Amino acid sequence: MAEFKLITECRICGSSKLKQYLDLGSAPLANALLNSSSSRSHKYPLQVLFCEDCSLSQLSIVVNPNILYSDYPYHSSVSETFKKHCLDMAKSLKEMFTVEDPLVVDIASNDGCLLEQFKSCGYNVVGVEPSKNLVVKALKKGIPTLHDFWSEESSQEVYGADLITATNVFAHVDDLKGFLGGVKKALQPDGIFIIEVPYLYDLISKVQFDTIYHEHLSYFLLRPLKILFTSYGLHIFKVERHEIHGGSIRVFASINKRKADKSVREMEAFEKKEKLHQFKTYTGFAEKVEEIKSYFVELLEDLRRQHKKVMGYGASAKGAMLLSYCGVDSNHISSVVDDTKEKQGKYLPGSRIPIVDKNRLDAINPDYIALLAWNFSEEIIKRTFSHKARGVKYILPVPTVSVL
Ligand code: DWN
Repeated sequence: MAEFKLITECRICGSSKLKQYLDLGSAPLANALLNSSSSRSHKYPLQVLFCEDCSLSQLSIVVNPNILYSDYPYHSSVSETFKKHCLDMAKSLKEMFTVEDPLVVDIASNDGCLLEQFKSCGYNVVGVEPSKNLVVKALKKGIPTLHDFWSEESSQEVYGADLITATNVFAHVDDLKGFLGGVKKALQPDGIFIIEVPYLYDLISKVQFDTIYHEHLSYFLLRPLKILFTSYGLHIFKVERHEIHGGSIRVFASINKRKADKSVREMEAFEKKEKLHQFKTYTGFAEKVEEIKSYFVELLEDLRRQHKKVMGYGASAKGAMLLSYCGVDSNHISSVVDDTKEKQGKYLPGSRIPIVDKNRLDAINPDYIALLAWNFSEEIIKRTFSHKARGVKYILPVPTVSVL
């Protein structure tokens, strides 16, 4: 595949009735951290299209996944909140589906964060992960992990899975046919396939525009997922909403039909009530994004004029996008703390702000901390408690710019 390709037809239903509702210009790849402050980021177009036939929101381009994922700095185990979410998931699935000596396969298993929890609940586990650095991490923890993208071919390495989980990966996939084909091959007829994806309703209603970047190709509602799964002979029988990552849906599907839970009907009705299948619902979104940008920049400019010390916490992909889109640089935010060792010493793409360890926060003692991983605000505020006690103020960028 070339560096990137243009989307002219909907990834799910093939319709060409795609209408743009957001243009974020061109942006660097959110996880392409720089080795030096003088390095330049390559930028790619960043626009969101709405499919008038199945309501899938999707990016207008697909960047070659080898460019995005060969070496991936995001380690899901860094957040305690996320680890707890994984443990709760493993426990609740164990209660929900009882099988003897179960095997769970996790697609895009990252550093083995979710599988560690399944293992602790007595599951046999196998991960599949395209980023070599993360495979090495997972293997070190004793989590068997195959180094590959999930596809019909790679799925042949695993078979007879009782559960297949795909959390925070489905939105990253262009070839959904190959992905689901692989699931159907590897899953037991009575097995369960579970995905977890950010919910478009939360993205739109909480203006989480910084979660829109090149890794996230699709922005899901239940409706397009149901159309997609049905066309591949997978039956969605249950859905749940979870708070993780700003608001996600967990979708349960099977090959053999199961009795549909009322949650499916309820979410379908909710999406209709909220008019999420109508283009006009999305037309005001771009204005709200611009409002956040101007308030955020205004606030940081104001703090710069007052010579206030501002640092960020969480060198997240979304943080990189926010800062780059707003044209913020190290004159506004001197550095960003991240507890991921592999990110420290690097620079955020676009803004070229240095990523540092938490000791720098204690040394600099900032007046303000920008919560760039706002999905983990509570955990970060707890982690910086001594600063809070000294009177540091927190900047929350979304859903509206606020100072806490
Ligand atoms: O889908 C995706 C999601 C789930 O994860 C990806 N495409 C990439 C990634 O997005 P992100 O980087 O925006 O995710 P997070 O989980 O919001 O990133 C949080 C960042 O903050 C990480 O770099 C870890 C860091 N962090 C930290 O250093 N100390 C987080 C917490 C809670 C902490 O205490």
